Amino acid sequence: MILSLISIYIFLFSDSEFCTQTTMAEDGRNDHHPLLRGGRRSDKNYSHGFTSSQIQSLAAVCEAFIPPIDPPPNSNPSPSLRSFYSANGSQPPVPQEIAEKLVNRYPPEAVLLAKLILMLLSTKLGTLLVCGSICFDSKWPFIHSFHDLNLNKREQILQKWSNTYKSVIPLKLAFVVLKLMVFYIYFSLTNENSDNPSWEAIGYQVEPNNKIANDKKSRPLDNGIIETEKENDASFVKLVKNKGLEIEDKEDGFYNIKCDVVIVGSGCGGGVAAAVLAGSGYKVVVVEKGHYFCPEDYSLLEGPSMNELYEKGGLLSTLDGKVLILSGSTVGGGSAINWAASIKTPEDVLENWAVDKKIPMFGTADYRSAMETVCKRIGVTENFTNEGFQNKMLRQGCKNLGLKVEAIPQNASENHYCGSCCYGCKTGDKKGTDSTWLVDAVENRAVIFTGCKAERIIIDKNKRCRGVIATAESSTITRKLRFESRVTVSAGGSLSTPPLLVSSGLTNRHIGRNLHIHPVLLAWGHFPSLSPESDGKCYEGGIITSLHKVREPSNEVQAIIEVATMGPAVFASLFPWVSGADMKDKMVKYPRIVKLFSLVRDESCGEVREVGKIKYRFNEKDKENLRTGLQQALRILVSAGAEEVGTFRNDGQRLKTGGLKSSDLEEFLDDVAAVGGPKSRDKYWTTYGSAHQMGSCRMGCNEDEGGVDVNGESWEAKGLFVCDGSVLPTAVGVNPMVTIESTAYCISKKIAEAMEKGVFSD
Ligand SMILES: Cc1cc2nc3c(=O)[nH]c(=O)nc-3n(C[C@H](O)[C@H](O)[C@H](O)COP(=O)(O)OP(=O)(O)OC[C@H]3O[C@@H](n4cnc5c(N)ncnc54)[C@H](O)[C@@H]3O)c2cc1C
Ligand SMILES: *[C@@H]1O[C@H](CO)[C@@H](O)[C@H](O)[C@H]1NC(C)=O
Ligand SMILES: *[C@@H]1O[C@H](CO)[C@@H](O)[C@H](O)[C@H]1NC(C)=O
Ligand SMILES: *[C@@H]1O[C@H](CO)[C@@H](O)[C@H](O)[C@H]1NC(C)=O
Ligand SMILES: CC(=O)N[C@H]1CO[C@H](CO)[C@@H](O)[C@@H]1O
Repeated sequence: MILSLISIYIFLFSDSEFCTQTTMAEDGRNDHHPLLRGGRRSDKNYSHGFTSSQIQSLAAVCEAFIPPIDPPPNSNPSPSLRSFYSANGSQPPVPQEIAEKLVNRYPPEAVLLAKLILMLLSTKLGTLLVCGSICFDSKWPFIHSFHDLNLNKREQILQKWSNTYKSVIPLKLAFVVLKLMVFYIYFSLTNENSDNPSWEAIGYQVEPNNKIANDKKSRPLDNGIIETEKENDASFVKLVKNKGLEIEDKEDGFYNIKCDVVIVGSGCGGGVAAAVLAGSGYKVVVVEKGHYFCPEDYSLLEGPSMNELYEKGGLLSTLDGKVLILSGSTVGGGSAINWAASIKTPEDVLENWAVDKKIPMFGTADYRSAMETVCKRIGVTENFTNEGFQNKMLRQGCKNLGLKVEAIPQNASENHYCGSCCYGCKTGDKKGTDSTWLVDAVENRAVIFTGCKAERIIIDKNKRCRGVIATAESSTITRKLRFESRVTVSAGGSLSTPPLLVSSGLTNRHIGRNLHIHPVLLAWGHFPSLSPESDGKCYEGGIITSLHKVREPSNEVQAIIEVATMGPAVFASLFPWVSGADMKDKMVKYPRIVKLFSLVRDESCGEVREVGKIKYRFNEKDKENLRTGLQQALRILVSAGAEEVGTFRNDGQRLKTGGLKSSDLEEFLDDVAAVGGPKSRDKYWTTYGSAHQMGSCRMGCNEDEGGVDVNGESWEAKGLFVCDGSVLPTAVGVNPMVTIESTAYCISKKIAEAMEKGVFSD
């Protein structure tokens, strides 16, 4: 008991609410989704350890977030709408699934807090403590526990939690976590038929599986893949030998596997490095902790896809809960799930890196030709034939305001009209590294180990890097894996490379610092269906095809505006909840709500030196730029004809546009700001997002300037290279995939040259 109080105390007053440890088991990777098939078994056993009274309180919370309400008057609702309005959030198995997800995805302190609050709510006294006088009644028994309160009162209590910032128990945090979970589970849970009971009512449909390659027998990477999660000792050893690798059982708890190059991570950086180095004739091994999926595996179901393809199932955030961090974790990394925007490194950024940061590579013809090679390999096309609804509205709004819109090239064919690439590209048309660079690598005998997590880089006493120690996810592989190589490449992405290097003993102070995240703030606008030609849905069509740059009078870019795609579950969990009725109303409008984001090339810095522990501080300039971008996004939505627009601030800040004077709009916009996160002591807070992480092990012209040298090699260990987004000297300011791949291309070409000269033959 005392111990729990201490940990709750630590949780309340320390910075570690949302800290996450990404070990395989906690990752939820063991929760039996071998493929991304939907469907929940009805006889599922839960292991969350919540008591039945905690579940009862949780159900009462769910019911208050999503209460049954009457359909709007004169609306003549369809049967599905009628049942959506009358449904409530407590229906089984929603509370059970929430408890399970909490335990699987949140740190123990957060689970403890949730359990404590739910336990208190299950008693009268506890309810009084947590909710105050609102639980009094004039009649016997005078005080009620939470689940006995009527829905109105429960709703008021939640509204109050959303705004409290002075309470001893961190109710606002509890509100944030519970609200996120309730809506995430409610709108992503699927039944045996991969259907969710509310999808029809809210007009959501998982993209029909047209154009699926159904040649299940051969997957593009089959020749080179070893899915360790499916193997045992005997089958594993045999497979490794089959792939042409030397493996020894050292009987010291390790399998030794020999190769020329070992690469950690198979994303944008790792994929390119694997292709280049295997193409130069070296035996390459890629170690990837995620799993391998090919187009026919993708269910496109939001819940299972997020769970399997994203770091921490998409529920990763900064320690203060202010920024939701999206990052891919699967074969292909971010490139398997990203939004396909393929933008070359802007000229001014290249100049800044080459001249001011003194990294010659970025000024060379080699880098430019690398960008061409990259765009060619991932099949970038410029002129899409049919733009989706959200991008159309962005374009229209800009046009009406006389603003410039740029078309964004896609690494997919011109008629790639597919809004589900964020759950893996079902058509196989979008070119992630899993369908391009890694295929090239495998053709050149590279071997990819999946379900395999690098734990430590091996550095000998002469400061020579000798490979990587990794753990296979399978419990029937009883040894750790020691990959012995001449060259080692860390490409686990900007959130993983620094923790790996730090835990391997590297000490350069830039490692794990200067993390840039391209923070975004979101705006929304609702466009009722008017005419058939404007009647698209927000989740259809190429995800990012248009872009507007907000510039200062001096022409400097302050923010870029693009569209954001979100399935109904992510949308509902981020959208500000002000009342149960409002949320149902907004969800019914979901297909016609356009989300735009304001993104800044951040100068603010973050830190990540331990897995999953991400800190980030906004500076004033970035906040101001985010605000300017957000205001512009709202103007664009209004001018495109939105009936109502708003931000994602907790109080549901919004504006109806009917009969609006421009002075009203400006007054509204004055009030729009880059407010704090859920831990701030302000009345208003919001959640920021980040899908682009960079710079956490930046290149520098000397040890005082960067964590690795201008060739990407560690200052502290010969033969150890970093080859992912973390080497970028600053934030890029535009979607970074092409930049990361081009940088990786240049770094790995140089590695190959050095290897040919025998530099790493010792
Ligand atoms: C939702 C989303 C949308 C995006 N949209 C776009 C877009 O439209 N355009 C664009 O340009 N960019 C986009 N991005 C950004 C882009 O995808 C990333 O910047 C890019 O993938 C980063 O490349 P990387 O090589 O640094 O790391 P990643 O691509 O993230 O790859 C890292 C890989 O390493 C693995 N790994 C990590 N640690 C270990 C370990 N210890 N052992 C083994 N394996 C490990 C991870 O599982 C992961 O697969 C998007 C990102 C997201 C998340
Ligand atoms: C759940 O537990 C029961 C009893 O222990 C067992 O019989 C059943 O097979 C389990 N169901 C699943 C899906 O694991
Ligand atoms: C909410 O749903 C549950 C389970 O379906 C049901 O028992 C309960 O009565 C419902 N609550 C209301 C207020 O309708
Ligand atoms: C795309 O369209 C632009 C403008 O219409 C044109 O200049 C360009 O050549 C086209 N690009 C390709 C690859 O067709
Ligand atoms: C430039 C181009 O169109 N590249 C490729 C894009 O993807 C399609 C579909 O796979 C390919 O056919 C194109 O060659």
